[in-house]
Parts: sequence; C-alpha cells; structure tokens
Amino acid sequence: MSHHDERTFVMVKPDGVQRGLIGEVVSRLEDRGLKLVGAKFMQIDRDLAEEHYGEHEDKPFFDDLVEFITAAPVFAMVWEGADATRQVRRMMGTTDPAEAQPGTIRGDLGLDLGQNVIHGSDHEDEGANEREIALFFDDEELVDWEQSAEGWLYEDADF
Ligand code: D4T
Repeated sequence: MSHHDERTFVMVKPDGVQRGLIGEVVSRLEDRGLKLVGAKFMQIDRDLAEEHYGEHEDKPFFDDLVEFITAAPVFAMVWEGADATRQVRRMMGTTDPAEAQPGTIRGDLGLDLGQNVIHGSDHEDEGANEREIALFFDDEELVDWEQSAEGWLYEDADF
C-alpha cells in the first residue's frame, strides 16, 4: 500500500442520521480529498454495539451509549487517504461537541456529549481502524478503485 492508502472507519451516529446530516458529513470528507471505499446504511444490534464499545464496558455511561447507538440506523463508512485516521479525527473535533472547535464536524453540528454525530477510529489506539473496519465490513464490501483526482491531491502521484 502506498502512503495514500490508509483506511479508517467512520460512522454517522443515530443522531446524525435522524437530523439529516449524512450528506453533510460525507460531503466534508469528500471535499477534503478522502476516497470512499465502503458504505453501509444499517441498524446496529446489541451484540455489535457491545463489541464496538467494549473498551467502555466498565464506564458509567456504557448502558446509555449502547442504547443510543442501537436506537436508530447508522451510516457506516470506510475512507482512504494519506494519514486518513488522524485527519478524520481532526475534522471530527473533540469528543464533547460543546468543547469542539468551530469548523470541526462536532463543533459545527453538535451540542451534547451523548449525541456527538460521528464516530471515527482513534489514531492513538493502534490497529483500531483495521479492527473496526473488520467488525462492520466483509472484505468484498470494500471497493478498490482509482480516484481520478489523485494526481491533483498528492504531489507524488501522477496526473
Ligand atoms: P467515539 O468513539 O464515539 O468516536 O468517540 P470518541 O473516540 O471521540 O470518544 P470516546 O471513545 O472517549 O467515547 C465514546 C462515546 O461515548 C460517549 N461518551 C463519552 C459519553 O456519553 N459520556 C462520556 O462521559 C464520555 C467520555 C461519547 C462518545
């Protein structure tokens, strides 16, 4: 894989879906130059929610988190690009939308910690992107394709 090919898992959460923000989130990631390689509109069941949020199992907010993420459909995606995991986290803003910088997805679109619009793999948790992609997608659901704009996005790619 070239350094443009890092993949990261991103999800519009139930609040974002209910508020009609799928297009807004996809648009921001597309505009940045990231490449969509997988997408699925789906309902998360309890087992998947508990596995996805396993690291928070012992936290006081765990039950509310599982209830929230299973309460309505989500839009799960895989995006690819240079430094994609960290770049998506920067675009998302901090976990609590009330503290997230204006200009970030959470800072522009949310107000409440429990309803923070978007999830993206944590770049500081090594392997989180691959683990989460595998949890939500089968290999054949991810599409390898040539982004014709690549030469205009990366200095070391051909026009
Ligand atoms: P996710 O994982 O949803 O992208 O969020 P972050 O990576 O930014 O933050 P996190 O894992 O620390 O939290 C997961 C999820 O739990 C909610 N939450 C978090 C909550 O409801 N109360 C809390 O006190 C915390 C810390 C918000 C995001």
